[in-house]
Amino acid sequence: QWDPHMVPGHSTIVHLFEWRWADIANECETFLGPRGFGGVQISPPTENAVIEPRPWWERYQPISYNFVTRSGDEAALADMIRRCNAAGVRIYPDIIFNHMTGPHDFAVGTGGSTAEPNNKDFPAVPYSMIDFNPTCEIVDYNDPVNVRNCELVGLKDLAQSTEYVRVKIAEMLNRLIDLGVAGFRVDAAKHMWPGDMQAIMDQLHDLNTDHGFAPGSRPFLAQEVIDLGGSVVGFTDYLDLGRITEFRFSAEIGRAFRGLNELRWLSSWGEGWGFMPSGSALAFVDNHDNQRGHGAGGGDILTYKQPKNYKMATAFNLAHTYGTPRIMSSFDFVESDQGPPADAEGNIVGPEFNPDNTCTNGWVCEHRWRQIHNMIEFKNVVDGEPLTDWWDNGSNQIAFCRGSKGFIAFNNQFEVDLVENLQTCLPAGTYCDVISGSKESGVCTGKEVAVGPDGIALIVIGNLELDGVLALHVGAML
Ligand code: ARE
Ligand code: CA
Repeated sequence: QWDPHMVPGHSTIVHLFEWRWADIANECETFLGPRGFGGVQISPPTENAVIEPRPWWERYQPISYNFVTRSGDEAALADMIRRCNAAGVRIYPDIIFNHMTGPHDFAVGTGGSTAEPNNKDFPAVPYSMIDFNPTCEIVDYNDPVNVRNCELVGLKDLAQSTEYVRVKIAEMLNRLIDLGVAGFRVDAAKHMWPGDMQAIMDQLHDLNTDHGFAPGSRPFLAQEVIDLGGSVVGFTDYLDLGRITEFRFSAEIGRAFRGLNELRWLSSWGEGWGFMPSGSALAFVDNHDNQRGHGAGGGDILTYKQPKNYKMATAFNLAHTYGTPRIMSSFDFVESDQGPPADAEGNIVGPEFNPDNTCTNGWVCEHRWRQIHNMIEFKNVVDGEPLTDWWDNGSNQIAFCRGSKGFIAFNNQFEVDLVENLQTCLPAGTYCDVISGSKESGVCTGKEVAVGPDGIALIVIGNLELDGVLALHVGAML
């Protein structure tokens, strides 16, 4: 299902990677709801095998379907979902049902459950040998049977072709739906047969009307299918089920805003680049895998570690009409396996906040960067308006309008300032650039831009400025 069921006036999913449920609940109430965020992708809620020294990826190794992880227990999860919905923010758990934990003789979970993974014995579900595909390794990404029925990096591969496994998975998803989630990110969807996934989805409840969903609402799906083109097993198999991660978006936007492809080519961004249809796509600059060299996309992916380029790419994603955007919110890392900020006992230490809204304790909180959350507001203000009046300088300076409600310009030209009189499509007046500052109590803390009666304004983005974007919208008229 393709509709994320966001509350009117809200948009965009933020992945609060490895955040604790209690911290997410507070974030919904104090920051995400008031600032118009649409929803949160949360880390997997199902109990995972404890793996020392606590890499982030232990959470992709389920040991039971109990909701108890380093993010919190079921009571904290339920409280968070309720409070986020009440704040106008939807919740989309990351769900792993392609597999259980990997090759260990004995494993203990974050809730104390035990398993003998090598014997495919998971008493806390319960699953046993007959619920899994025979052991084989994924070696050929062009062989659909190998990709679907063998083990992804040694993770025990569930047989979703059996009714028992379908029922167990559907029961777990239904418990989340009943708690009030709006949908799911489906981990490793590429490694499951679309027909099996459909059979599971058919068993799901409608979304819970107690949390404000319209009667008959079906769960949103963001299926993780890595498809950079040219492979036999790709996104087309999953179009009938729901939205799909568009990894070419991530790879190409990284190349463009790293200066490896001229921005003028973005005039046909979207389907014009061969991407999947806009209504099928989940659009993101980076995700929790490719920001650290896992998954796909390689070295061109932009992350918080290249802040100027990253903010430009994110602003482009949020200003453009293509797909449903998801933005990443990370913890700072050096090693690719490194887990979230934690104390000596391994308990996650949540973020605290500086007066300028940024986070402490090792949390990057990209979603709290002014240049990013102000673009969420931009997106909400221009909702439904067409992309018009594309301008470029034939190279790396571009601009466009969103109807008569918003205007954005980018300068990625090496060592050249952008100084141009451009059509902003906006009503005459003085506007606050929401990238270099914000409109606060009627006053602009950044650049002010005067739009004339003909909609034209002098737009300046110096090449040495901290940010290579300028964005105006009717909500930031002075
Ligand atoms: C860890 C260790 C492994 C070990 C395994 C079992 O790193 O060495 O063998 O545990 O003990 C994450 C991490 C993995 C981690 C796993 C389990 O990234 O490193 O393994 O958790 O803890 C493919 C899949 C795609 C998958 C990516 C990573 O198609 O679904 O690989 N992405 C999701 C999640 C990950 C998660 C898992 C799946 C597993 O987003 O965070 O793994 O739940 C081409 C193909 C792609 C392929 C890609 C990389 O581009 O087209 O399909 O992606 O190569 O192989
Ligand atoms: Ca599989």
